[in-house]
Amino acid sequence: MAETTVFSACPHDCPDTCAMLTTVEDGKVTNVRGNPDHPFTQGGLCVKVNDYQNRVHSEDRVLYPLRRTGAKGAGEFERISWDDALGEISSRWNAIIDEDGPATILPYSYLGTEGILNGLNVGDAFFNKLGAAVSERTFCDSGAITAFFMTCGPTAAVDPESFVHSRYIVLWAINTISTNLHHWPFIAEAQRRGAKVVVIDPVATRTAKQADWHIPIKPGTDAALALGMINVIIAEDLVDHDYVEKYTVGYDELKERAASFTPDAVAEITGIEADDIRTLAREFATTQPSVIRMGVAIERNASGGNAVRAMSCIPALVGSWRHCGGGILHMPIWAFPVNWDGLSRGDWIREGTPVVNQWRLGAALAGELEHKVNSLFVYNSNPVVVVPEQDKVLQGLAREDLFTVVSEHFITDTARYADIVLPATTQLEQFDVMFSWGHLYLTLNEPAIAPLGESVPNTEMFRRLARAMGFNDPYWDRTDEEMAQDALDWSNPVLQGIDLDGLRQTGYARLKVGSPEEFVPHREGNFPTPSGKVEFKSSMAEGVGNMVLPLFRQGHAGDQSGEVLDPLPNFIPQNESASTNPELAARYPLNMLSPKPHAFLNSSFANMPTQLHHAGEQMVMINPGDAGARGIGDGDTVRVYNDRGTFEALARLSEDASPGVVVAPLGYWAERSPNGRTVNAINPPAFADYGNAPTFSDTLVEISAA
Ligand SMILES: Nc1nc2c(c(=O)[nH]1)N[C@H]1C(S)=C(S)[C@@H](COP(=O)(O)OP(=O)(O)OC[C@H]3O[C@@H](n4cnc5c(=O)[nH]c(N)nc54)[C@H](O)[C@@H]3O)O[C@H]1N2
Ligand SMILES: Nc1nc2c(c(=O)[nH]1)N[C@H]1C(S)=C(S)[C@@H](COP(=O)(O)OP(=O)(O)OC[C@H]3O[C@@H](n4cnc5c(=O)[nH]c(N)nc54)[C@H](O)[C@@H]3O)O[C@H]1N2
Ligand SMILES: [Mo]
Repeated sequence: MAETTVFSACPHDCPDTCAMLTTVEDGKVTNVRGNPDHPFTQGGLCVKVNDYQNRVHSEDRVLYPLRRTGAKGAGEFERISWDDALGEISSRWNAIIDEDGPATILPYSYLGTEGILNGLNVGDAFFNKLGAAVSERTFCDSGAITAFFMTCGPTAAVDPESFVHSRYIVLWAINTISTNLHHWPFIAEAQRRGAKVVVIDPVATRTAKQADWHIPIKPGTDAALALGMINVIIAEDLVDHDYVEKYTVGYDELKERAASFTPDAVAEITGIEADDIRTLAREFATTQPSVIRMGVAIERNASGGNAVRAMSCIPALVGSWRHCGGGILHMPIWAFPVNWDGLSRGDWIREGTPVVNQWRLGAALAGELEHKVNSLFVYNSNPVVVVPEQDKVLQGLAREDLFTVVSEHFITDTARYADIVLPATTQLEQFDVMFSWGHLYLTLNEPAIAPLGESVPNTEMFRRLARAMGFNDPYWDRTDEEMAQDALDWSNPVLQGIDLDGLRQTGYARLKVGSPEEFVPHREGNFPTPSGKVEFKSSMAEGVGNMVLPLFRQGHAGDQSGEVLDPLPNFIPQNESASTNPELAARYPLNMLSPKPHAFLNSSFANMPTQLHHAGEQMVMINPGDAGARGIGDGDTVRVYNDRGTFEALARLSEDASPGVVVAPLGYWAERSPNGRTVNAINPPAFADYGNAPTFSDTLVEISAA
């Protein structure tokens, strides 16, 4: 049979959303490659997705519905029919609903696929109709989003492609070469043209090694550094007074707030030399266009939201927004006119429905929350690996009385505990349309091959579940294409001239926001905040207060704490630190970071031979001084522990880790790990300052030879 090529889109939860070309022969995917025409993908994929066909056609794929036959966690299943699976789910759920009500059913999902149809919100309407508990999904960037909205509003802000024009680039808490690889060529081009690239990270990452200046910072102290920069900019009068006057509010208050953050005081907090703080502030102010690219990692500590607020003030203070290639880049996703309300149907949520935050899964399953959980339905997520309090999560999943359903590609650590496993298609077997949180292109994903076995897209799974539960709303009669028509506001000016037929010809389309050179939305203010200006003093902080966007809460808009926040950014010390908890810090003196793995995508791919080979065994990076003090040598097996749990890993001695900082990348599967535990065994469920974000960088541990 002839070879065909299909337009695909990388489905992964990554800012790059690559446009792919998929080659198919005899119903089998033989190759995937990056679309060379796409300005951001530029023909290359990454170590994770280069051999995506091997994931799609893996022998380990779940291709049929399965029912558990062994003990929970044993991973023993038998094949059953879809009718039997749906019958069992609906009868178990109906019994639970009769006994304890539908809100004891907890949906659990995130971004296994990021497609607008099959991703974040695909199950919301179903679970809202069912009356299930609302799952609050603050997995990623929720705190930074709240903070950024408080200061600049929901703006795409800066085109990542415009970085070629930047002259001063600060990569702040982001490991671009691992986690946003396709942005790197734009940064490297700017660097070739003479721009200075600065990386602020406690670790000398791949990205830091390519930078002109790496500034190692103590974890969780970024808010202090940003306030210190503001202090210097104001003290040395490097302020763009015209921009500040016209397009900001709260300058005097910010000046007052920053007054105590002198370079000497900030040096003490951050571990960065006072002169370096001065230099960074001066250079950022005077080398225009200057730009900050913040990573998601910025939010993961007690002061994370405050750090984002303080950082977001700086470009306005010095007038970076006037220039193409200047400002602060958070997430361009706000440029996409997604119909979030229509996707989630928050209007179907019944009054008084409990909201369960997903970081609290361990507590929820242990019965520590107010709301009982009788059933868990997991799709697009692998909570055993990605959620803190791993011991508690595993104990909860082992509960005999818990009815667990998992929709998956593979028998993950979570799926091993399922009573019923449902087979999911991969991206190459389904239709979807993709937004991006890292560029300004809408991407089409056409199915390249028919679904393997009896796997179905998430959209179809929820249609089947809706039917099984007797829902007859026409919402579930729509085809995937009809859903795509409803999912975006196609009449929005940014989609002018873009439609599905056109996308079928090209695979992707740039939003109609002008070229990267024309897209300078804040040259003259125009910020989507209540005042229309950058709010150094935030009206939202005192108004709506702390909040989580409804799109992370199945469309649930109300029922938030609304806690009034400090109107100005501040620095809050780590929850777990010598200054806040000396007793804890004496027992657990090392600050653990669990950043993104280079060769896995969260826990996805951590079962694939190529990527496992690339990543090597689960490791923990430790500074040679810290290792020596504990008698630990390179390659030794060590125990990493605190009061929450223990995991084992190979010690990697490296000056790349600052003294006092240890690093264990996320992603390894528990089942394949030495003591059946991974880094989330030691992480806390505590929230950061805003948006119920996690506190993975705010975690103390001790390490000893195993
Ligand atoms: N290869 C790969 N790419 C990915 C992913 C993946 O799993 N693998 N995941 C995707 C997802 S879901 C996301 S959210 C993004 C995240 O992408 P990033 O934001 O880059 O996330 P991380 O790798 O967790 O952290 C980036 C860097 O922040 C540093 N860091 C940690 N704590 C602090 C701190 O307190 N202050 C400062 N200044 N730095 C700190 C870490 O050392 C790390 O080098 O990546 C996406 N891309
Ligand atoms: N310690 C620590 N923990 C973290 C983080 C960290 O940096 N450190 N990062 C956090 C962040 S930023 C994020 S975004 C989360 C990520 O957490 P998750 O979104 O849970 O990410 P994955 O581990 O990749 O799990 C996704 C699962 O969905 C499955 N899947 C993929 N496509 C489909 C599909 O179409 N249908 C169905 N039904 N399933 C599918 C995949 O096989 C995979 O098992 O982790 C968070 N947890
Ligand atoms: Mo994420």
